[in-house]
Amino acid sequence: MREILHIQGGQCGNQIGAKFWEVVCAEHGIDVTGKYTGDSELQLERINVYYNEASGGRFVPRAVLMDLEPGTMDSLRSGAYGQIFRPDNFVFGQSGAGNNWAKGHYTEGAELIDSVLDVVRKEAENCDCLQGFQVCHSLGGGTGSGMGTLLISKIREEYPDRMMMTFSVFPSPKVSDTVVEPYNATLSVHQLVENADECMVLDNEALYDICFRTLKLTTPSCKFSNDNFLMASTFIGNSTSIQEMFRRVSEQFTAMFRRKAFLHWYTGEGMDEMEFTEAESNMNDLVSEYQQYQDATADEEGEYEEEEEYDEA
Ligand SMILES: Nc1nc2c(ncn2[C@@H]2O[C@H](COP(=O)(O)OP(=O)(O)OP(=O)(O)O)[C@@H](O)[C@H]2O)c(=O)[nH]1
Ligand SMILES: [Mg+2]
Repeated sequence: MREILHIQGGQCGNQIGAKFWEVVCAEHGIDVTGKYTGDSELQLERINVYYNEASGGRFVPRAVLMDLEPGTMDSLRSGAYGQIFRPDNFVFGQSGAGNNWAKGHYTEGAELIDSVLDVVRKEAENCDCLQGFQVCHSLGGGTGSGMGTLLISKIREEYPDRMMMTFSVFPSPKVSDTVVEPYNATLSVHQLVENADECMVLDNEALYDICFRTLKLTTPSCKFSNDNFLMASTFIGNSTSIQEMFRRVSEQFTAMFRRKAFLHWYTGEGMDEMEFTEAESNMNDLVSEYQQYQDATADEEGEYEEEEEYDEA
């Protein structure tokens, strides 16, 4: 079997992750206790990709859940599918990262990371032939973002030949009023470019616009889990238009970084200003790379047409 190991971190990651498992359980006919109650052979055919089989024929999600504060996971545990997860796979701290990427990546998160890696290792060792990992997280906060990318880099170190895929939620000032989110997101993109094979980008700004314009919800809020349900279908594909989103975040980053606004939050955790400069130019490179592809397409189409004409002749 080609197993996938799912990891969810931080508030956003745990909320969209919880929704993910509700949907996967429904598709596979798994009830809230992990028992199969479906009606089609097909539902069980590749069940091992996402589930471990426990005693008594119960199916347990191959999921690791982490956060630097207990709140989100407490509410997840008391929710509908809360009992289906393996209790040992909840790893959490008490402090929180307070929207500070440096706390998630270098201080608070670094303290908890080994406990998370222990669980990851245990799950990985139980696999017959692990395909890879999928990580759900937001890039705007401190935990999913900073600690999430720390975990991704540790996993890459330990499992360099396995796939790493992420579901990453990009911040928007329309949805959240935490000003440092562009910092956290840019520092994360810097990491994801290095250590992830594939990123499914979920843009909270696009999500907000859909809720506001199309669904006529006047106050879209992350607390409404239906919004999250929707997210499954609202990610932007990997086309050159995605650069608009990177450009937006990058402009917000630069506007603050120029004035060194709030930088002491990060340097106070031991970060160097240099890492900000590097992340900024990394993001700019990403935008220009997409721009290059956009400019190049037109030329290539032209060449293709010429070739065709030549063939016909
Ligand atoms: N789409 C969506 N976005 C969310 C949700 N919860 C939080 N966010 C976004 O995630 C960002 C904040 O990150 P969180 O996930 O709350 O932070 P965290 O990872 O728990 O980190 P700290 O709380 O700072 O330790 C903001 O951009 C929010 O708009 C959610 O359920 N759905
Ligand atoms: Mg949090």
